[in-house]
Amino acid sequence: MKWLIASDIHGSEYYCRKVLEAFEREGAERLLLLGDVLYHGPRNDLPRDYCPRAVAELLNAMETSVIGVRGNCDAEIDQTVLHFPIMADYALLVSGERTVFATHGHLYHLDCLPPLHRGDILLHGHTHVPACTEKGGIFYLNPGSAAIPKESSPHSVMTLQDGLFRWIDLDSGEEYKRF
Ligand SMILES: [Mn+2]
Repeated sequence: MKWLIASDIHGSEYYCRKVLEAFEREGAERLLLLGDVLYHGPRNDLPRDYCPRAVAELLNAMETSVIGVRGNCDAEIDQTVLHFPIMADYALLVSGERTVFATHGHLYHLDCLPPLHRGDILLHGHTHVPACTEKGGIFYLNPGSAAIPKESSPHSVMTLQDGLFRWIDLDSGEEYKRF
């Protein structure tokens, strides 16, 4: 099964549509959202075409395909307008022999690891910067932010299929990294 992995849409209708275009283009079957879905957050400028209600409608239209975890900008009120659960702090995926611990990144990160085995994957957003590193045998992957990328990174998502992670630039549609 192919996953599309996106984080930090922060209410951008424009980049939510880009995420859904990538979902279709890549032939993904599931969308994993790593949090910060609707609200822009007090530290961020408004992203392009900020419209949380439209983002909720777009994602609700594919509710049976979405798995979400809670970001630090996601509140109970956000859950009331979304038809799929987003209030869990993490979700576990299994990719071949590896466990993938998917979370937003404000609670669990490389300096505050959840229980994982060597070779497992910590997958989170939150920093708005794509990442693919290893520390103490644990791999840390980050898709970057769909809507508000930081440190000159692209508007970005990832795919996962058969143990292969690919990073996709949402503006060009091109892959720019793989693991
Ligand atoms: Mn964020």
